[in-house]
Amino acid sequence: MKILLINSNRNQSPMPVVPLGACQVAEAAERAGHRVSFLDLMFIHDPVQAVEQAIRLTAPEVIGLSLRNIDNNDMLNPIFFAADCLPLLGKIRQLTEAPVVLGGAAVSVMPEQLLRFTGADWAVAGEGDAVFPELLTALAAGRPPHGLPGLAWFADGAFHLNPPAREGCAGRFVVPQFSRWLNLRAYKRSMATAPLQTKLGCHFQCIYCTYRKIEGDAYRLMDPADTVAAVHAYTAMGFHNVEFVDNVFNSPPGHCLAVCEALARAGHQARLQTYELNPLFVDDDLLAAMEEAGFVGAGITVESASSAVLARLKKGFSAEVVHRAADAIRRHRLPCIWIFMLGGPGETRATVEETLDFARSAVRASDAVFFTTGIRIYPGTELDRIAREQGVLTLPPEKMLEPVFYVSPELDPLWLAHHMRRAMLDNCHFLNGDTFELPFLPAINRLGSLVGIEPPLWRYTRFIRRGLRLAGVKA
Ligand code: B12
Repeated sequence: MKILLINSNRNQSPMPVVPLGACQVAEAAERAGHRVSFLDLMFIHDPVQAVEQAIRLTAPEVIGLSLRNIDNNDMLNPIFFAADCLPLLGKIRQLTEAPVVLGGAAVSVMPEQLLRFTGADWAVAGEGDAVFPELLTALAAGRPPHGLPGLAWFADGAFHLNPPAREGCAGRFVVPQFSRWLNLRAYKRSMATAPLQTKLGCHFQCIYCTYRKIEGDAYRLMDPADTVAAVHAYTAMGFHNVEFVDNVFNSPPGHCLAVCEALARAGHQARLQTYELNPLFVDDDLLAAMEEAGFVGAGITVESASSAVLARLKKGFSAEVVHRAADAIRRHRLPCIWIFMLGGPGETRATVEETLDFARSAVRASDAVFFTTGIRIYPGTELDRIAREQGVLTLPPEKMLEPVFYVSPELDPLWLAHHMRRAMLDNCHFLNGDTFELPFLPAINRLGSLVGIEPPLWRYTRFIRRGLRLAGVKA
């Protein structure tokens, strides 16, 4: 069959992300014998016109629409990305009767809401590279596809969803032939990183998180030799900045160490990054292995430095572990960005102070600290239940596609906003959605790339913020 796959993500903040999953799905469909055209909307000026042109040119029999972001998870400056797909759907329906299949991380998080919102025919939750080809085979043969894992649809007004397949890519990671599908040069120019996975799944129990819903809670580990081959493939494409996109890079720790050791043994020309280190397994062994492997930056997602809040978030570690991780980091050279999320259940002025004290005293001034305020509530999570019990949330689940946030009722939002503004002013290595207006980020990235600065740019947070302030920009 003739397939048109559309990557709908146009968000370039903090930088454009290479649509790894959509390209994997394109190649899986091709391997199954279909003729695939790919439309990447990331750098397109007029997406609706581009969709029209692609449909006229390729006359697709099925259209796959990859949806990555529902919104930007930012309570201070919310952006509802999902709305961008409505004009696309409108144009598609005007031009063709080809069925539309939704897929992508956003769809795994809220399949029912997105199917209802877009009026698409089918959605695939979970890994699409396994299911999409089977769906195409069924549709081509005129066979009902309703038994396929992860498939979602509406029939007679009722929503149906089969449990997702948890087998896509398991055990193997192969770099797609990106240059066939994407304008790779535009991605590189915008400081995009090359995405690499070493596993699927997440076994942590964080009450707000969607990761288990997207990838399941059992780890499916990939061969460290594939990581090495992927890094070599990326550098051969001229993609030197490689980012691990695992839910949590350093868990399980044994596999993470094996990956780092394989990379160090093999040697390579890439600059490696990850934004998902769990402090539970951040110790001297891990940091030494990451440095040997070629890491140039890492994000530590701690969320809080207060044991009371960490326990309510079910992070699986205490403030003591956070301090131990900071002690280890201070003994190494690896640049780090600490990521905190304020306002969760149990958060009070005292716990905010505890986290800020930690950030001021235990984080090196050369490292960066990123704060978000408020937690995006996803339907079906434990946070959803808590928010309803506390009366913080009354919206029905079908109304939760547009972002809704949780802030602890024990915290005065005005006090928090004022206090965080002060903290940002006083600490140049602190960042939040308000420090540099986020719309500046793509421009900063392009400028950095032009003058030859290598990512990650947050290593220069102190200097960028001071420079912007001197130039009269609110930063
Ligand atoms: C790593 C990561 C990042 C990295 C990306 C680095 C990089 N170089 O790629 C960074 C830190 C930069 C990042 C940023 C953001 N992220 Co992020 N990120 C992730 C994470 C952990 C993994 C994404 C990934 O690469 N997965 C691996 C690939 C292979 O999977 P995939 O692309 O989803 O594709 C599979 C399926 O979805 C499906 N599929 C994909 N397309 C299609 C199409 C069809 C037709 C079908 C049938 C199937 C299908 O099949 C694929 C293969 O099996 C996910 C959580 C998760 N586990 O998904 C969050 C996630 C995608 N991010 C999310 C968000 C919100 C963001 C930000 C908006 C946050 C912010 N405020 O800045 C930004 C947006 C950046 C941008 N420019 O768009 C959300 C998106 C959903 C939502 N809630 O809105 C997620 C799901 C996390 C969450 N909170 O729920 N992110």
